[in-house]
Amino acid sequence: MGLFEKKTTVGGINAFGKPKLPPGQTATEKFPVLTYGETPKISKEEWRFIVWGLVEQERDWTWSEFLKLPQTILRADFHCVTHWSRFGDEWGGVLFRDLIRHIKLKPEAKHVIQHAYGGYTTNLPLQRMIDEDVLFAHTFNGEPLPEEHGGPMRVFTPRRYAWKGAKWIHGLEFLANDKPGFWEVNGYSNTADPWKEERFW
Ligand SMILES: Nc1nc2c(c(=O)[nH]1)N[C@H]1C(S)=C(S)[C@@H](COP(=O)(O)O)O[C@H]1N2
Ligand SMILES: [Mo]
Repeated sequence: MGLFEKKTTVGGINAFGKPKLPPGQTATEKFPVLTYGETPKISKEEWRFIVWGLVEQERDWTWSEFLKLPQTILRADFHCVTHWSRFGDEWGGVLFRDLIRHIKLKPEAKHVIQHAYGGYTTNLPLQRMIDEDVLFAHTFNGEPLPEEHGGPMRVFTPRRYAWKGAKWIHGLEFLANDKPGFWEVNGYSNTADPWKEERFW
């Protein structure tokens, strides 16, 4: 019976019409921690979210200001390039497409770099950030996001491998041209589509 339950979890189609289990992935009920370097310790009081680059006005949000933005709960799956996937967690936070209404972009802005506390970066095209349910997550299954998983706030990219979401997110930089982030410079795919197995360059 346990086996049957496991199979039903990973069979079928996900919320956006793709096979629930992408090729080359294995389901796990664990939630491994994958961090390059130290875990930065950021309190909610000191946390700031800043935007810069091709914006009409640079600005920042405090924790309580950010939580006044529209909040969404996304039930979605998490795919790591190291071949494990986690299913059906409830991620709470602010969708990029809701956040972006509060940022006045210059028309040339076409690419986004996520900057994390500690220096990690990753990049996605602006339109992908808008279209793909990219979430600034502070809640995981109803609890505050654990520090080792990026608390107090991380980015979660349900339609890309998980390195496309920066833990301990600190801000966004808007650019006209693409600029590879930390893992993209170090050999990971620039596009990171799990259903095309875009793992490495
Ligand atoms: N700031 C930061 N964000 C990061 C990373 C990191 O090392 N630092 N690792 C990335 C990678 S490679 C993965 S697979 C996921 C892992 O998230 P987890 O530790 O919550 O499983 O976070 C991504 N975001
Ligand atoms: Mo990863």
